[in-house]
Amino acid sequence: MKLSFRWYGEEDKVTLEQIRQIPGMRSIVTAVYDVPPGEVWSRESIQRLKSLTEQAGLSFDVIESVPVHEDIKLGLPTRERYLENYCENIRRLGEAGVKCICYNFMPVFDWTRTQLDHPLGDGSTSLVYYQEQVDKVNPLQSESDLTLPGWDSSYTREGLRDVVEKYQSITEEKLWENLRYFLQKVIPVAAQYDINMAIHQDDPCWSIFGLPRIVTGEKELDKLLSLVDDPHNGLTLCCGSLGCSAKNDVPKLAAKYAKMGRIHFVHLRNVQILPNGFEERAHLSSCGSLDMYAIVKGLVENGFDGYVRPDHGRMIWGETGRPGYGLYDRALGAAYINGLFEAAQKELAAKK
Ligand SMILES: [Mn+2]
Repeated sequence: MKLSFRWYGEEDKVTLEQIRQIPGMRSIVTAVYDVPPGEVWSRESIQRLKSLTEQAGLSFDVIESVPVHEDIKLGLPTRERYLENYCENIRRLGEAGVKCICYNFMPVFDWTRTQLDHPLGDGSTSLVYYQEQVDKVNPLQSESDLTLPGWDSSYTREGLRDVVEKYQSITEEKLWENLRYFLQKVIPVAAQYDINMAIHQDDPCWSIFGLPRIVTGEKELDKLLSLVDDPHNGLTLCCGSLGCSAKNDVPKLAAKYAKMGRIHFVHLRNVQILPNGFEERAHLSSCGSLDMYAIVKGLVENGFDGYVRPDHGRMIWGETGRPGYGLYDRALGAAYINGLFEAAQKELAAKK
């Protein structure tokens, strides 16, 4: 396991010097944020991230994310230019030593929550999703004043309505075709640079606002991996995204896809499933619905040696900053992850 930590670049309140002091920390997970989605990343910006990371004694080998332009997901003729840009980004990142690229194929909305600072019983705050609040929002009605936290603020309300409207003719089947087209273009380039492409599951793992969402569970992950049957076409197993639905047996999926050698990156975090949605919780198994030790055992026993990072943390100890991405609770998560891996590795060694 290679322990990693997400860092939002020089704008991030959490510093590389702080991250480096987390025991066992190895790699930084970051991205170039100075160009719009779909454009080519400058070699200077990539190099700057690499040298800052390495000067702090950490490795620059995981990117999250290289965003997929909506025209690729929509299958528009203009996708060819964006696909070429995507391949060029893979080449440039490969030249800079990157080994793993996380991305997602969610239409319009990335992760969706209804509140980013929901108070939990212990006085900490976390991100939550309550279905009745989502149901009140209709992005096709520009007069609706409701927006959800975490929405891409680069869209105007009209822009958002337009892009959501474009998806009205995109069925799940069509989205699959567009994903296949994307993979057939990018995986050969990734393979040439020995970069593992690692798709993140849809978060949450169900359709929202009538938009198609296809990277949601076991059947879909099987299909995805078979679209281009190359180990460079793999997964970011996001325990919280899969685990917010009781239909997904996350320990089983961790074991299954680790055994196939298709998990390249793991986001470890816990969620509490509720009748009307879910709440993000501390990483510890007893704080939520997921058996974190069973997930890690499934990885370790099946030879997983990819990247792992603590995922969203709560805000604790009065910290303020980017919701889900403070230092303290993610550092506690990292320490817990270290403990789980040490235990699972020793248990496995004792069996042999
Ligand atoms: Mn995730």
